[in-house]
Amino acid sequence: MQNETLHAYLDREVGDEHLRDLLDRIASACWSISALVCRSALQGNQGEAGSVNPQGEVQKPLDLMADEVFARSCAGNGRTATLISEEADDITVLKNPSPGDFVVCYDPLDGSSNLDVDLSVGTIFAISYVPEDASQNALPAGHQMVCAGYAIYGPSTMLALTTGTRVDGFSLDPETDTFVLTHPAMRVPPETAEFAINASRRRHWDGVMRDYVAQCLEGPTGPRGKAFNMRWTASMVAEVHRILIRGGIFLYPTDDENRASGGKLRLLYEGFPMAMIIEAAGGRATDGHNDILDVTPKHLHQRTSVILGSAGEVDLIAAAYTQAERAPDGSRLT
Ligand code: AHM
Ligand code: MG
Repeated sequence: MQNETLHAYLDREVGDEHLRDLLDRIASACWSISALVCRSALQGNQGEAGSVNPQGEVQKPLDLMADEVFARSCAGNGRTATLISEEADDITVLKNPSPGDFVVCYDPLDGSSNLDVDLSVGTIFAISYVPEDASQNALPAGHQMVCAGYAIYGPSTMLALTTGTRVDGFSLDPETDTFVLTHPAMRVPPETAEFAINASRRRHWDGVMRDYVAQCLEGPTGPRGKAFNMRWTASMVAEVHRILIRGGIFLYPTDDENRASGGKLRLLYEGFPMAMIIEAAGGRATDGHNDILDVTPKHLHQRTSVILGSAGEVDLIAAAYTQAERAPDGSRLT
């Protein structure tokens, strides 16, 4: 129902009252983070915080503030047992987990290198139930997620949510401070002529990636027979949002430089939630060899290769990796 408030939508769509409450709290955290982002220069919150996160990346004041706001909001929900954040070394245990409680994985401010230049950033989250046999430190598998979403803080603030069957998008109305359903049932078109990759890493790529991009760049007279456009925002939330609106493919592959650490993007709070969202919208998400949702998480801040978006394009690359596995010496796209 177009123009329905998020609150009314949750009442209609989400049966579990505790999950409803948690999503309401997350939406209100995103509203607060949006306001912090909007006022960051005015409040002197740009630049670096002088600390690094568990991955050794320099933190910004807003990374830390967003983390605190998000964690506090989730903690207000009595059924949230554990939090896994990009900004925290360890799992935060709020209560001894029982089956039916929630595990929330999140990146409080994704793409934060964009903050000081006033480009889009966002918040990514994934919610799973604690399974019957889980210990306090168990890591949720991709297929255990019951809900995933992101907020994008761009020209407007939007929230996208899925419980697995479709993806609905809500816009924050700054006049009423409410999220309103403006983009029901977003779908990723199966075909595309737009790709997104950080091309400065070309020298590190494997043969499949080099061939894929080279063929896109050849345009109408090349093997793909069409002119491709390219975008790179350095904010995964913005790339995924664009793909949900008009299709495309997003690639952050493992390459020779980042292979030892498994890639750049993190599985639990970037790869998993975005894979769930893209697949619920009819797209596909792979690490090149396996569907991202099938990857087993072994470490809290485990990294992964990410190739997601329009199904036809992702299938093409996955098939090239399969072929390369069979003939490792000729790892090329045919
Ligand atoms: P972050 O969570 O520390 O912001 O890092 C993740 C971001 C993604 O949003 C984006 O796709 C990627 O890092 C950009 O990386 P690069 O700076 O190599 O272009
Ligand atoms: Mg991130």
